[in-house]
Amino acid sequence: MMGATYLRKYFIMGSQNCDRNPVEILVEAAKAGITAFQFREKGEGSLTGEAKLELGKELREICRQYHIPFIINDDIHLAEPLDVDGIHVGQDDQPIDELQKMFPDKIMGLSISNDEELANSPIHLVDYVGAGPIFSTKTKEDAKKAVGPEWIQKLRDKHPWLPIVGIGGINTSNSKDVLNAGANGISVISVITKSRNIQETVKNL
Ligand code: 3NM
Repeated sequence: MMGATYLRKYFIMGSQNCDRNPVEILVEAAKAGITAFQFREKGEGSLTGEAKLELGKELREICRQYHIPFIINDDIHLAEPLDVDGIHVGQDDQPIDELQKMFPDKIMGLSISNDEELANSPIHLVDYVGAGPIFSTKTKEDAKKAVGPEWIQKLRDKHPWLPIVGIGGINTSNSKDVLNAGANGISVISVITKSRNIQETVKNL
């Protein structure tokens, strides 16, 4: 599979995922070799307003320093103030064709969880697809039912050149199953935020 190497080890995080300073966690993950970062400040305990913007600025700077693409989740209004490299949206967010017009030069990611969503998605307009949840996860409050690596395989069969990143319940033991199913990479939250040795965890993903 060619291209989209930035999807290989895609770390997602918001302060609500962290038991310690998110800035420290991102620095450790960056040093350990993550290839992309998504700021997902969302759900119970997450920051809002000025505090969210301030944390976003700090995390953005770290990504700049380590040459890691900085992608924002849903928060379109932060795209300009944080000078993001990309935007990731779900099926119920602002339509991709509108976002593409607003931000023609940014990476566009879209979550696709099943056949119906796939049929209704303008995948020719996206740079990559997030497929999941592959395994069951407690990190996302409203996560759908786990679809298994088979979903990646199906997407890959239908779209041989589509950049795909698996998400949901991925850890150092099962990441190979996701990659072997045809994903360009894996995206993770808790396996890194809860790791006692981020260097080792990222290496083994
Ligand atoms: N999106 P963890 S699953 C943010 O299925 C997110 O679209 C999902 O966290 C989806 O790596 C998920 O801790 C949570 O399981 C991923």
